[in-house]
Amino acid sequence: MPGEGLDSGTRTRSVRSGEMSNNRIHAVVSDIVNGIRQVLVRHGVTFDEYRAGVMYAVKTGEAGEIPLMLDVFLNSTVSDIENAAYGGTEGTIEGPYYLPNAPIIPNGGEILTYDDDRNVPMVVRGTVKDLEGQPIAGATVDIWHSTPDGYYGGIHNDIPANYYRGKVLTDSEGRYFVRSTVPVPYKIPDQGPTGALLEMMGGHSWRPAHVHFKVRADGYHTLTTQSYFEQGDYVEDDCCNGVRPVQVKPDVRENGEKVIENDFQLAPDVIASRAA
Ligand code: MBD
Ligand code: FE
Repeated sequence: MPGEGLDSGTRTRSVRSGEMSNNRIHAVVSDIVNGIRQVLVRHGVTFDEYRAGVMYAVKTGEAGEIPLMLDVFLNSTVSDIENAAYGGTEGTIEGPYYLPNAPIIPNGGEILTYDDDRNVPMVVRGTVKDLEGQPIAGATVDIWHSTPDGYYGGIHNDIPANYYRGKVLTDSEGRYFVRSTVPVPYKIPDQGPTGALLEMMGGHSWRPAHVHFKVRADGYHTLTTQSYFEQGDYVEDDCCNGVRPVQVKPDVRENGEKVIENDFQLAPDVIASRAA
């Protein structure tokens, strides 16, 4: 079993600080290298193929796509590990386009968006509660999503970093509410190394339209997740394996606005399987 032989103190500390102890780096990286070695042997990979793989990694780095490429293949597995460890609302992938310094939006206010003929107004609302169902006041709900043409503020096309992103704080009853515009499916550019690889592997490079969330409150494990639109393109076939059924939201419209309702439950910031 991966992780066997790691002491729980090391694990808890490493999760909290975001840094890995030397022991844990040794355990995890040795297993990664051994796993790759087994694959090379199983497939009889030649030196030329190996060198082509190295050059692929170089190109991916030069294109700035290392986070994108790794998130496509591996982020969903780490989300599953976190879900099993903590409980609360099921999380899913963060993806490569989170920025920590999004503007604070007043509860009931609007995320900054461009005027665009393609805009469909969207309300994002819900609650943040603990595992007993008690509201958490003052939780930060950090929301980010694409433009109506599939780009991210602060990442693509000189869109400012404070557009299509915002943090809203829950009120005394744990409620949050913001307005924005509906995002669209996102295509990982096929001119780049990541999209090209996905297509070479016989797949496509599309993600369903999604709204990202990161929910934080003191003493609770940070929840990272995304909501999707029921019946939306690629919901059943996300190239990043990021769809979790609880996050596929029904088609609710109120007064011409699309509504995404997300009631979150945060788990204590303790690994549940080790809390007893
Ligand atoms: C995205 O917008 C995203 O959320 C993920 C996970 C990967 C690529 C682009
Ligand atoms: Fe995204």
